[in-house]
Amino acid sequence: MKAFFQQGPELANTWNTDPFLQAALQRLLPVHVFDAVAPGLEYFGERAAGEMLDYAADAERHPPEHIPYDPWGRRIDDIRVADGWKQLHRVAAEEGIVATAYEREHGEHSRLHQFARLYLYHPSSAICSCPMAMTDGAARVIELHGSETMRANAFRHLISRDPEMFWTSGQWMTERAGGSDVSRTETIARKQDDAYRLFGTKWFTSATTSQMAFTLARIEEKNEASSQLSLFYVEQRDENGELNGIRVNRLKDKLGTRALPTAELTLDGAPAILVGEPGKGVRTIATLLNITRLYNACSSASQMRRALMLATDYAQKRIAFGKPLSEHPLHAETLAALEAEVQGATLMVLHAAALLGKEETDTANDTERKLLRLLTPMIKLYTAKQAVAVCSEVLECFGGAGYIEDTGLPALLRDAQVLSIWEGTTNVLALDLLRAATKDESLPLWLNDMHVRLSNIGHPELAAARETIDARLAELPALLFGDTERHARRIAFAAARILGAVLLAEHVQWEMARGNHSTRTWLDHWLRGKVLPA
Ligand code: UCC
Repeated sequence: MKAFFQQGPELANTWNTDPFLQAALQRLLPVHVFDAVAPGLEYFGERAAGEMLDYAADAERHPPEHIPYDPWGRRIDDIRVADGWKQLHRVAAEEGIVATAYEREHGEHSRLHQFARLYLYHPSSAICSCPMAMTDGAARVIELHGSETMRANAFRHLISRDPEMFWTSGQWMTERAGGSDVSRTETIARKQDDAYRLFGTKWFTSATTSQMAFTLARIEEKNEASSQLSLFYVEQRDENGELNGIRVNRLKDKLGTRALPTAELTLDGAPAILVGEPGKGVRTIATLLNITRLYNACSSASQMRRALMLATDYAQKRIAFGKPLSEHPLHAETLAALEAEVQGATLMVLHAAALLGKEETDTANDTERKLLRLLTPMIKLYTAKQAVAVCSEVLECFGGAGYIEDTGLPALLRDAQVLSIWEGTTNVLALDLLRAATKDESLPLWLNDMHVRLSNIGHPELAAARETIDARLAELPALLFGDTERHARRIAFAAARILGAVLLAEHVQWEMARGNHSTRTWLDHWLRGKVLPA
């Protein structure tokens, strides 16, 4: 008897095989912008399903290595990375993963365009999207708070499309005493002559091979500001290529993100330049954090999409109980629920990217700025948590194969797990949402925005869905009385579910107007899974 071998899942051009992403962008971008960017996205979708997968596999197979000493005992602290990892940096530069946002070729729509590129890049990048996130955030910090010299030098490297010129940036915030509680930072900035030098230990530094980094330190002066943190710009290596007063203590042994070099560092006199106001470091680095948090959300949504693409392809091939998995109603229902999850998450990310684009081109009004501030933690925390759940479910769709390392599937789940930890855990972000809501009084603005959007859902077939969402929206203010800190997570999730429902309803109405009535299924799934009472 001929032996049976199961065919594994395959990917094709990840733009061409993602009709939802195409439709969402078509709806959100002006026609001339969509027409201008679509061919580039199609080209990139081919790379994401082709050469990038080989680079990512190489990067995963050859994790970074720390070489502390040369053969003759000199301290060198070299971090060797795979050729595939370097190629993924090259692709990022060529495809303008960061540059697209700063060239602003399409004005306020440039961020949407860029996030679409990131959506294609991240799931094929072995998490090279992490250095890109920090690089983008760093570019924005320099644009807003950097010196002329930084704008003329580092900034040009960070936004370059030339792989030889392209720099990445680190963001060194975490210390042994303080992860979420950054105020416990112990690193000291000592003024020597006219320059600062940093002394301290950074406990987690991602992408430690970057050329520069932003980091926080306490200025060593006996004045009032000494209790607060300031932001510093650091270049990792001097003109001879030697580390600049920095020692690499070791690389971290992590659950996932294994191609990404994450190190413990000691700063032992690293030259540093103050950026922004002394003592206002947390507020200044928040610019960077808010961008990396949106990258995180985009990465969460696109990782869910990738996982689902693989599960959907496999469901056509895998025969069980006499027919393909896709023809089993329960399996099809499971995949449809996951599809709704991916669609809701994707719309949230695109919604935030559109607001970011407006903010950065000074076309956002005050309400839109406040909404962006409120939505950033909400969308980050929600999509990250869902990415873990969706990737876990997708592994199950493969049965035992989903648990076997060399299928590549377990990495989806291992890599998803970090998304709800770094850049602020779920609880920290839920509290950040309350911080933003209180400071800007933005919750009523957001509730109003939801009401206005719902009032535009006029299609008769969507009337019941609109009523359901309206009812949940009406319940939300009641959650805001009492011990909001204790219930911050519940508030954040309730709001995110409503946001997803409203954005999906808008999208479905647009699809129905062009004759695609079946798209209502996804809204129904979202409402069943998310908004209706259990
Ligand atoms: O993990 C890291 C690197 C990972 C790699 C990147 C991956 C990117 C994704 C890629 C996808 C594949 S770096 C470490 C990440 N660490 C964090 O995210 C820290 C989490 N903790 C927080 O966010 C906390 O909420 C803190 C640190 C912000 C709280 O600190 P404080 O000292 O208690 O802060 P305050 O006093 O509440 O805020 C200080 C000021 C205030 O403004 P002023 O001074 O005007 O009153 C706040 O309103 O900062 C302002 N602020 C913000 N402003 C605080 N957070 C924000 C914010 N998010 N946006 C705007």
